[in-house]
Amino acid sequence: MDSLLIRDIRARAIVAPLARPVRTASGSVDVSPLILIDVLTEQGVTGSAYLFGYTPVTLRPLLSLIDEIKPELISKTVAPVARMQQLEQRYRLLGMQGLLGMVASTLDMAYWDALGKSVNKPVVALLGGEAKPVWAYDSYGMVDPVNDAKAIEHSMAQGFRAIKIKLGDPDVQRDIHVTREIRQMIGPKTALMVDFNQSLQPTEAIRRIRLLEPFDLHWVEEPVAAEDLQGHALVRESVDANIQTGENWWFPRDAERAMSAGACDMMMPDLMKIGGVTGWLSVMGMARAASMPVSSHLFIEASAHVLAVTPTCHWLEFMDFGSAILAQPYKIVDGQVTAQGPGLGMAWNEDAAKRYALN
Ligand code: SMN
Ligand code: MG
Repeated sequence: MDSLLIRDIRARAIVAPLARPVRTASGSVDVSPLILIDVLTEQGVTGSAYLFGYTPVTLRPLLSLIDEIKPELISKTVAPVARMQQLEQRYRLLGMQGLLGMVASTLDMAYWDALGKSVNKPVVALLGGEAKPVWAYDSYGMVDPVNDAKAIEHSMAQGFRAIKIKLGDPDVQRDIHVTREIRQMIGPKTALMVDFNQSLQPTEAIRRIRLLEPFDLHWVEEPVAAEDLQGHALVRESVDANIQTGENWWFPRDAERAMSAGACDMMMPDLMKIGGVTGWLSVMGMARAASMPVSSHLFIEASAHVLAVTPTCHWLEFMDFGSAILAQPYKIVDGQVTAQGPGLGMAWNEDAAKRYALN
């Protein structure tokens, strides 16, 4: 089949409801602000992926940004590596972090979706892998052991073998109480991860983590500011718990900086910041060389594909921002998620896309 040629790029802004709002120590996420990106090709194949905007504030600027850059991409081939290099060279002076990095990474996911659809295969097969089940953890915000007990019991009933909660309450005793109660609730065999969402200073992070270590933490995520690599390294050297980070790394270069700084024991790149599938493939190679476990951040669907070919595959984060606008949302089966095809296995629920369109 001839190379797919980009005919147009369509972007729609959505504000979808969240079944489970996410309260973190650094702010809450109460809705799912998305940009649905469709890469239309001359051959009639359309590649799709969604961008998570974190807050509705980003949506209109993202639509404008996509409108401004798409003329450079029309009539080009759907060749993810070449298109990423094209944008990296074109925006070398600006840099590819921020909204531009999110757009470039999401376009990359849409390109891989198109390539998979063009040969009726799941992306995981294009990457040389098989659609195998990947262990997932159910990812919560800051929880209340009483009010959230039913939800956590439901997670356990769904077969999750790991639960993540967010910490960073102004009162350390609240963090300790919540962690003790959740550990009690899920039992000793279920992995418990905690995420401070960058809310602490290094000395306070060291103090708190030491107080929490008796609860057998599977990892402690972003204890300090994401870009404070020395701070992460200091915390890591000072505690026994594994330090996890990566969701805020921009492209493989940031992964290299963090690994060189000794910032973490394990990593969790975000497909929409690390450079999409193409960026992920670079980083998973770096992780393999360093024998570093790799987990995902958000983007359940595309993460199931890339984790299935990740040599040091660790956990898939089950935090669902996309299912409200998907015709067939990915499901958890006995605590695992399996990549679906063709492409990334996503089709828009057009009724929902209309219902939740940004007005
Ligand atoms: C997180 C960050 C931003 C939005 C939702 C969730 C969190 C995670 O850091 O690890 O899922
Ligand atoms: Mg996190």
